[in-house]
Amino acid sequence: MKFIDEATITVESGAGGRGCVSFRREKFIERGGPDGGDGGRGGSVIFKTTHRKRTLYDFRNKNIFKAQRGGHGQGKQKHGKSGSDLVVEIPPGTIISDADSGEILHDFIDIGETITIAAGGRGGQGNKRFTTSRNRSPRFAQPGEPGIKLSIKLELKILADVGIIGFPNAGKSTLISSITAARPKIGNYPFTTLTPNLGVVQTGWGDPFVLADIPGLIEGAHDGAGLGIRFLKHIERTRILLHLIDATEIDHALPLRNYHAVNNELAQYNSSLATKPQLVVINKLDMPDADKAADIFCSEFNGDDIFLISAKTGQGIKQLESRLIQLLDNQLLDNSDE
Ligand SMILES: Nc1nc2c(ncn2[C@@H]2O[C@H](COP(=O)(O)OP(=O)(O)OP(=O)(O)O)[C@@H](O)[C@H]2O)c(=O)[nH]1
Ligand SMILES: [Mg+2]
Repeated sequence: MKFIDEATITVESGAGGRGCVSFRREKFIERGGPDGGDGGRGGSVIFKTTHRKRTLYDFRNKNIFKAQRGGHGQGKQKHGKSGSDLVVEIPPGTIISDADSGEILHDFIDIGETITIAAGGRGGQGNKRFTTSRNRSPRFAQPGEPGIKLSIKLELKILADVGIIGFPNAGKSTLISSITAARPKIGNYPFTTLTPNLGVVQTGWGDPFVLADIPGLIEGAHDGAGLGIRFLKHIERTRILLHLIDATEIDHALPLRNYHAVNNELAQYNSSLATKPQLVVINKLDMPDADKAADIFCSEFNGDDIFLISAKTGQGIKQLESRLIQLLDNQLLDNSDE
């Protein structure tokens, strides 16, 4: 299944029902008092997050969502029925914006969040309500308020805990396929990954966490070079970035320059990404001379928290997993009083 993360749809709330003009009919009284009932409220289009939805896939085939209109008022003070609301389920992490103005209408974070995006029209008042001492027989009633028709854009930001970033070909997809059940395409050429992949890491000792592998970044990505930076939105809400580095460049100093280039692209995109906790992971340590590039990193960072792995052979992976879990657990503690 292709990962669909954006959809534009039309929502339409129901119009309110018309108020009624009616007069009581009684024996021997030609025209009794006004008794026109009010129109019913139109149904609203409501969005609600549920854990049952993980993608915006459903919106690919259906793109008009309409709530019911309100019933018209009737004589004998009968009010029109309210139109039923339409509740549309979406995954948490979805942002809804006005497709025309771009204005964000709501950013859904938690499961169960319920927001009215298009409110139903009010029902019109029946003529009974317009009776005054000066006009005891109003011959008019209010029309119902029209519904709202809105074109909206849905965008899903994946809520992964850890996002893997790095140059193309660094081994990001190899890493996610070695520690999760995800099976993305792996290839010995840049830009193998064209859309983000998600996987769940289940270690024996900690809570599982979600890992996201996104297409590779290169220098100038913020200007559209390579696949650009549009996929970075998928990792904006991750708690940790795993910066993966290919250590097999012939120029042993190139990996460090690539590392700075990627960080520079993050900063150009959004400063909050640039300040997110980052774990530096040097990959392909099974290859000859890879340790030379690794040494350059270790001296640059004084050996701090640099992980040396081989996504292919599994070397160093267990230590990396436990460090990630430790960092995630510590962050939970830090944020527990928020
Ligand atoms: N020797 C060795 N090769 C590896 C290792 N990890 C990945 N590779 C190889 O590096 C190449 C690129 O791997 P991918 O996992 O597709 O790289 P990626 O970072 O996802 O690349 P893009 O999707 O293009 O950004 C493939 O040929 C992998 O087999 C490793 O630890 N050791
Ligand atoms: Mg890839």
